[in-house]
Amino acid sequence: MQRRNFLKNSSAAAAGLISTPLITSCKDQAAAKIVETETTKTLHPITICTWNFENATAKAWEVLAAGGSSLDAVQQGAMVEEADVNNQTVGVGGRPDRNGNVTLDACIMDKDGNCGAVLCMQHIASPVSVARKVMEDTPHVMLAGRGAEQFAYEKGFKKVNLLTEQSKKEWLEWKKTSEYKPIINIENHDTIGILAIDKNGAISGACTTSGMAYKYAGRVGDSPIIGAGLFVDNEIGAATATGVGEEVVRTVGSFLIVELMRQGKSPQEACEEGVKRIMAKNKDRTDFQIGFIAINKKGETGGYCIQPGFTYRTYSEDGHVNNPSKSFL
Ligand code: SD4
Repeated sequence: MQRRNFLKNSSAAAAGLISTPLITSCKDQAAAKIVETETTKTLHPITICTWNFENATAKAWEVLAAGGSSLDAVQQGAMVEEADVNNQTVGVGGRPDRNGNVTLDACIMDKDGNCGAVLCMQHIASPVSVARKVMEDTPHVMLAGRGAEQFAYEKGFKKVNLLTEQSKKEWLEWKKTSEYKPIINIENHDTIGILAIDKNGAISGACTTSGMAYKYAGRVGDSPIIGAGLFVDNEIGAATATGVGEEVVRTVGSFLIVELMRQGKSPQEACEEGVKRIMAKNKDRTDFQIGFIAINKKGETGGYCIQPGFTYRTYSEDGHVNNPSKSFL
């Protein structure tokens, strides 16, 4: 949406508030609060994503600014990273499993709690788009492996080679030793989780990844699991995760964060508590990274991680910012 329209909306809303009659009862006060909430909702579309994915958030913002839905915004933002061969943790160019196969995980969730996911799917460039088709065109939430791939072909997706020369070269190098240890914040940590609120106050989210590099064949992390890698509750807000998925699954991280916001925590406080729960279960471990981001109904955002180095990007009418996240360590 053009800034002009925001201003127009805001003056109309302000005019509405000014002309509100004198409040005489509790009922009136409650009604006035609703007007205020509605006003806030319609004025501040915003998108937020894990890491510094400037092109992804720019795309999502383009959709929101044109008056598009948050569902389209998160899908199209995520697709930017899926198509980027230089991002070796998402979509085309993702690092393979230990057998040399690139397997992708993704999910998407809308304001009504509708959701779709694909797990361990090969040969399809945009798993988030297939996840959306699962959500919209099937009675199911998740499709996995060959079934997901077959479904994608039926929906018109093309078969592509996801393994780039670069990722293949690194995998062959890894095979020489098979002593793989991820480098925190560099390898394994470019998963995009993206959340958005549109001009109608509708919240949506998406998450897409090729998962942990050189994983066991068939391994699935948190990213396509609703509640773990992503959760949206339009009454409260949304959260998404990046990092070592096994730990996020164990705490149902994104659902936990949304529930913490329901209990009154800010997005920042909720993300911090989410990471603390994980660290409480991993007292002796400091060798892994997890980052959470969250947004609430008012458009307030937050992020928190285990290791320094995680950032998250926000994009709204106020501009786009790469925010350094506070960390547990
Ligand atoms: C996974 N959470 O498969 C993903 C990996 C990740 O940034 O987030 N990388 O466990």
